[in-house]
Amino acid sequence: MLQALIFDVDGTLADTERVHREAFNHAFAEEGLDWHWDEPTYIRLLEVSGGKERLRRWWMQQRPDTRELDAGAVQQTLDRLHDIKTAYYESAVLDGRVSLRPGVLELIEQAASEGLRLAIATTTSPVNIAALLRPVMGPDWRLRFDAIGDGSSSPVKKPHPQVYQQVLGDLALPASACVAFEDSRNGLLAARAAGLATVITPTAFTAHHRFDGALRVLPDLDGVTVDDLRHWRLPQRVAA
Ligand code: XBP
Ligand code: MG
Repeated sequence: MLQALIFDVDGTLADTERVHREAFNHAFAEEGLDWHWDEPTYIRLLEVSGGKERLRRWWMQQRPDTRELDAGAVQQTLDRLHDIKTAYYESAVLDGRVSLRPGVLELIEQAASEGLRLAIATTTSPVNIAALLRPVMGPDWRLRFDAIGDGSSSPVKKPHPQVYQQVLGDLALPASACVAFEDSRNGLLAARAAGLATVITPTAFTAHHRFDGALRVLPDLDGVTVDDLRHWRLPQRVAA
């Protein structure tokens, strides 16, 4: 029986990566770096989950001769860049630059009214979740979710299933009682590795990804109901 819905954040609850990209470029400018991530570059870099991990991948591409002994200084620079980026991103979201995708809030409300439990499983930073959900769900938004796994609580990022395994543990539910919602191949791989049926709603940043193994691939969640999810999860009768 379906008991819980588990939502990814970036790309799933909201189409956020345009503002994340802007925030990274702001941080580079603040630090006097002549780096700029255009959209094609960022789409490629999104294959790395986690903003800090993405920065590290970029750094090693730009400065492959970085010596092991400089690793501490490099990490300090990357951490500072990510702090600047996160502050800019949070303020942009609080300024209303990002809104929930179609159908998300309606599905969350309907699931809650039918007694289903709700959870979040994301690689983004916790402050980014609050910035997105507080304005639309109120100051008690966190009370709506029985479990929240994020980039801080699950340091091993998607496509590793750690964040989904942590959330399933916190819910004390088997994967078979839940449905996950994702936007990217990394997210699908992580959810599937945790045994979760997964509905995909790609964005322009992930539309080119392969989603084999998804329960459904939809343009968005507009009009999707809890009964749809129950029906989609039923074993498909093989045509006679
Ligand atoms: C998507 C990510 C995040 C964001 C940037 O997370 O990979 O890293 O791109 O946010 P999700 P941070 O799992 O929600 O799709 O800079 O805070 O990591
Ligand atoms: Mg995502």
